[in-house]
Amino acid sequence: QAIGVIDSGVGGLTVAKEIMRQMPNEIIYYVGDTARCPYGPRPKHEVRKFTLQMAGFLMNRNIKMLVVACNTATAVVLEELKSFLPIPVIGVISPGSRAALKATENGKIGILGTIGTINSKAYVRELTLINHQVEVIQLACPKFVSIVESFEYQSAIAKRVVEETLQPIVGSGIDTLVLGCTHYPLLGPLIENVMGPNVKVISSGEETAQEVSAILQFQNMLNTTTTSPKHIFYTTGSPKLFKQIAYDWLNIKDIQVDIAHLAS
Ligand code: DGN
Repeated sequence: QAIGVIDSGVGGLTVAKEIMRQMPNEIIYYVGDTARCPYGPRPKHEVRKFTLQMAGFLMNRNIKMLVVACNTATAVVLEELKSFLPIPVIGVISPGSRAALKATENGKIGILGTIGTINSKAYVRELTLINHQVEVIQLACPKFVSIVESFEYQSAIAKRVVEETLQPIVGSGIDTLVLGCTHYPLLGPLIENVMGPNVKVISSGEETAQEVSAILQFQNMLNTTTTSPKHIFYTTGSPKLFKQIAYDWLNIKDIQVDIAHLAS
């Protein structure tokens, strides 16, 4: 049985990559709703509907666990998915918050995210719930996702947009910055460059994969036998572009990318 991973597009690949690294025997079925990306500026009811469709698509393929590898979708629909799916479901906001709290020394944490995630204040709630003394500075980065989805994340335009967007938090005193959108690690080197060496840049992938591993171990469902797992990637958009980005980011040969037809 596979682990299901869903995102609005290619961003969840940053989480899938960590799952592959930490659990090399596990099979991943991934759905990226590239055709309807970005989710960030969409109303909640649309994000909910699309996410439930992706979850349903993978449930029909008999997955053993679901990872909502999209902050925007996690903020809107994680609790609902947990309440009715018969398998473990995790999102990326709690793991990202935990990683940030472990990393910060001065208690000042920055959050980058889509408009949907920032408006939901999900990180502020999560962080202050665990440590109410922490100071959180949020910044929406609405231009980042389309740069990543169009495979422009190493371009001069990307560099300029990242520099301009991050200006409000440069010099703000934060010592930790959470990439609160799974697309943003693909812009990680540019973001780190702008923020400088005194700011630790955190992506939720590593901590999320640790949680996946812990849950599967606890449930005795960790795969110890498969030697070369056959991952399948589904996209609602162009398989060609998806394959290019997946190949660039995951660095695996023979990537199987199929089209997902999600009911609309
Ligand atoms: N990758 C998603 C996230 O983590 O929020 C959403 C990107 C988007 O659709 N705007």
